[in-house]
Amino acid sequence: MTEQNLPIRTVRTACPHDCPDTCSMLAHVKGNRLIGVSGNLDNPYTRGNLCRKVAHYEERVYAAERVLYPLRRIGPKGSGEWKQISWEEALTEIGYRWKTIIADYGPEAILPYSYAGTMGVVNMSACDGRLWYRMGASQLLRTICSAAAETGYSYVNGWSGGMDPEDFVNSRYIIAWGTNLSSTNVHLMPIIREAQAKGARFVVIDPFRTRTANAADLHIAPKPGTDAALALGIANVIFAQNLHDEAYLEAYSVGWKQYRDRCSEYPPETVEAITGIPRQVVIDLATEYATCGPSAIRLGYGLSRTVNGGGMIRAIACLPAVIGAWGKPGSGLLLSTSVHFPLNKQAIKRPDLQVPPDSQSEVHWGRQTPRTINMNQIGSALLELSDPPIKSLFVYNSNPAAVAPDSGRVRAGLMRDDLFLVVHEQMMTDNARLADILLPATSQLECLDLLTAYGHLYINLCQPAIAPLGEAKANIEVMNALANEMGFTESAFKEDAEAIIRAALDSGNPRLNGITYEYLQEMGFARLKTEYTPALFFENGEGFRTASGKIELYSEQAKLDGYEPLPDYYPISPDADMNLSEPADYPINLLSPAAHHFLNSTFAHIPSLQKGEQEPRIWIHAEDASLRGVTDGDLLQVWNQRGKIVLKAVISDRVQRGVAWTPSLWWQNDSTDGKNVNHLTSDRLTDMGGGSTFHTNLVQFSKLEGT
Ligand SMILES: Nc1nc2c(c(=O)[nH]1)N[C@H]1C(S)=C(S)[C@@H](COP(=O)(O)OP(=O)(O)OC[C@H]3O[C@@H](n4cnc5c(=O)[nH]c(N)nc54)[C@H](O)[C@@H]3O)O[C@H]1N2
Ligand SMILES: Nc1nc2c(c(=O)[nH]1)N[C@H]1C(S)=C(S)[C@@H](COP(=O)(O)OP(=O)(O)OC[C@H]3O[C@@H](n4cnc5c(=O)[nH]c(N)nc54)[C@H](O)[C@@H]3O)O[C@H]1N2
Ligand SMILES: [Mo]
Repeated sequence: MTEQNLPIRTVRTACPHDCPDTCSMLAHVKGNRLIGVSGNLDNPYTRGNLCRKVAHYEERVYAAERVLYPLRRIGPKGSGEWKQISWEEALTEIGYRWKTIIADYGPEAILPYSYAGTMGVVNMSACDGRLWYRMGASQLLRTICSAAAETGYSYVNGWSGGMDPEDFVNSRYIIAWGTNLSSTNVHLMPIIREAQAKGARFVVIDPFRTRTANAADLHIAPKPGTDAALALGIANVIFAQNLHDEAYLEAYSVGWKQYRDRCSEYPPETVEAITGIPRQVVIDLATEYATCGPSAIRLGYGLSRTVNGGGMIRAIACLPAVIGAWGKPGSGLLLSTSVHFPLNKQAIKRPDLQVPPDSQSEVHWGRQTPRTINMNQIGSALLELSDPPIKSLFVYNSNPAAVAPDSGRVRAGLMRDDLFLVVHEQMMTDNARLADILLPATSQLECLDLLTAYGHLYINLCQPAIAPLGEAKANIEVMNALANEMGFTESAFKEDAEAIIRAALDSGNPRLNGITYEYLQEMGFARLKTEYTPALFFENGEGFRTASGKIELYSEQAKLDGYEPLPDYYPISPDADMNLSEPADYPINLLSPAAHHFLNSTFAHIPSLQKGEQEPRIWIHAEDASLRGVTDGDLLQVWNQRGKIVLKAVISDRVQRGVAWTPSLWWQNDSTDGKNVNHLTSDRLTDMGGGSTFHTNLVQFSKLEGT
């Protein structure tokens, strides 16, 4: 049979990228060639629709930038001069270098750096544990995305998970707070539109008039970083009007009267002064939230990437309790659903492989457990750490040269002559370019994995649709091969993807009843078993994972951790942006949230998607523009004490004065002047959780000289 006559096979698989939607997907294959992908219509949440980024996934699988063979650098770092080598040569060299580093500096001189290029249970979760535990390598704190939000949320509700997104169809009042759903959670939008069609009101709270705000009935634009004052002010109006659910608060919360006193410090006029939102809007918002329900809040992670982000999330997370919204159809709050998936985590990550305590004092140079390194400060870590310095970095599932804050320092660190940089990648990214050894990774269409989700309740099996391109290998294969190279003989390092998936599903939790490997092979996905569909969590005040088991409006835990026991608003101080000698010189707060056509830096090299984003741009207010003699379409230089970049001006009333907005993330290599927005962002950490602060980014701009 010729290639043309081959039948088209359809394989049930799923999208593993870092997105709340985790779509059930069908891959259409002819011979060993991916013809295209489509959404799996059987999935009631993703409903057969794929986002614009993934709809032509063949463009990514066969992209010109794909890395197909192991490569060794032969020119200077970053020169792009490579020699193709065999896997055997690559593994032998890595093993030799690592053993030498361990002998000279101890295992903590090796650091794995990864995030969520794939969210697979096998190729993310298992790969982040096992080998590195066994090696005693420095441990990475994976804080770049959700750490501040999870910490702030947990002080109130414990890390308990949120509403079933399918339950938003039953809501009558919906707030999207600090999240741009039309770009970042696209499958929730049809559900919200369905609720709107049945009479629900949809409100968006965002300093920028996003695509989502354009679809809303009401857009409220606070000054960045002031949402805690708004949240406390909303609760204050509700208490003042006696619209709170006192019986609920009495039964299921801790400290509601002290919390009410705290809220009373935020009357509408104070909230107006802090947030810039007219007092009547605050009153109306609070009144409607309390009386026009069922009321649901979709809370975004985006909002939390601010120096006071944990505290903002904490203040917002209190609101459902005030009106007794939890555990009833169409009401409550959704930040993440990830914790609802009861997989066998021990079997995935294998913490038992950690070096036994006896040998640790010797192995870890006097420390009881390996040191931890916050990924948000990778530049500083590479440049400054001693005792021991980081001598080798192994990067997979991430592109830190583009995504981590303070790119100038990150790049300087990665370029260190004495750093042995190994990168396992699908594409020739900014980070891959700097590698000493570059290893080719499979796409999810070339390997097996299991996916949970952080934005719904379906579990998906990624089944391989085509053979690996070139000599690409899946992360787990590489980890096992490296373990073998290091002489680690534990049976864990013999487990393949299927074995890990079977072990992960074997937790004995009734939510996984009947969800077997065989079932997923046949169906592609399964919904977690819950009593109702949509699911109802926290019925009768049950299920909050705080110490008291209740909603902690007053938190002893927070106090123990050195915070105020009650939520409060903490202004972004003028010197909030670290190392700022003259804050007045940098009057513009530049927000850099998710781009519609990119996924962080993934997809940012695909020509059709670049076309969607046009070019690296910055939205600015007309008054900020005219103050500096800038007109629409001008090229601007945008700078602060960390760096200078070039962006094209879009003058727009979508943004307020003193704020600017640029979608992220372009590759450095494709940015005007070779620098993306992370040359300006700070590696300062959030108030809680050690999170990233991309949105507290104070800058100045002017027309680019000579244009
Ligand atoms: N298309 C696309 N989808 C994505 C991603 C992507 O890059 N592109 N990234 C994925 C990932 S990793 C994540 S974590 C999620 C993130 O998805 P979201 O949680 O939606 O996060 P962002 O888009 O970063 O930011 C959301 C909004 O927060 C607003 N914001 C910034 N500061 C404040 C503030 O102080 N107050 C308020 N109220 N709002 C503020 C920004 O203006 C922005 O519109 O999306 C995922 N989905
Ligand atoms: N300025 C600014 N910066 C930001 C953000 C922002 O809003 N503003 N958002 C932040 C957020 S929320 C996040 S989550 C981080 C994301 O940071 P990263 O997790 O680094 O995300 P990506 O840029 O998508 O890079 C993932 C890389 O993994 C690779 N990859 C995919 N699958 C595999 C695989 O199976 N194996 C291997 N070895 N590699 C694979 C992809 O090709 C891609 O290059 O970025 C952060 N950076
Ligand atoms: Mo993220």
